[in-house]
Amino acid sequence: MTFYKIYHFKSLASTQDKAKEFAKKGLSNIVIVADVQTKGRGRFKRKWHSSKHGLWMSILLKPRNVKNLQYLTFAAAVAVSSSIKKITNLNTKIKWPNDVHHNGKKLCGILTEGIFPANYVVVGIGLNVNQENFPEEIKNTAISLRIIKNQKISIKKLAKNIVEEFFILYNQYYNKNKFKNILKIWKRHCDTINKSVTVITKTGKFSGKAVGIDENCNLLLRLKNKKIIKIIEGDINVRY
Ligand code: BTX
Repeated sequence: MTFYKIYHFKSLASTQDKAKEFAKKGLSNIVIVADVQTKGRGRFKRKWHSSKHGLWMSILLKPRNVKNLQYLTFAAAVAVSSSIKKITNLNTKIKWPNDVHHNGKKLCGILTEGIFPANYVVVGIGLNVNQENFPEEIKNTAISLRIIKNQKISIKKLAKNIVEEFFILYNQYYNKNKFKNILKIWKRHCDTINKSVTVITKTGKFSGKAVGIDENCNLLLRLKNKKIIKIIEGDINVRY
């Protein structure tokens, strides 16, 4: 069991930034939750819509090693997907690298940031829980648990369960360098492998078949010419 402390705020610019303030004080194993974020962000500085009724939280850690941060994103996605199952009985899937989705619609995004050279990590989790509608820009791609289940879900219960499951993976595997165990569990929840996908990266767009994940959590994509390329970061489109 890890001793962790949860701090709850009504409104923050971003729980990631608040977590970083705690890191400056030398604290770790801190969970920051906000009801609303005014400047929630995703990867590549994209906007993360964080109005009321979602779960917006960041977990501040000081891990033994910070070289394998991507596995913390994977552990968080697993914790989210299995907590959703436990609390709502809903099956969700993980899309590489950081989405939890339901029939292709985004329920949750994860943003993992390192703080160097102090070697802290902030794992940010944004989960759509009780929203009944979404802004125009994401209304066709986002979904909430409430819309799917047609009922209100306890954000508090979800948060507690996610944090507990995350810390189990963190202590039992991540901090013991047992990354293969995380990958194995992650693969059970992931539905990207063996699918035909289009990947959009900073260097271009690639289409092919997702054939695996390497030891650094990169996606292995087999192109039409049979060549296998490694995708380090990007967004993938999959047809569901
Ligand atoms: P991402 O870069 O994978 O996804 C960002 C994209 O997702 C946006 O460009 C937009 O298209 C779409 N999007 C934005 N808001 C939502 C939403 N509420 N639901 C579904 N789709 C949306 C994902 O980045 C990482 C998100 C992490 C968010 C958490 S919340 C707590 C913490 N604080 C913070 O500022 N960020 C993290």
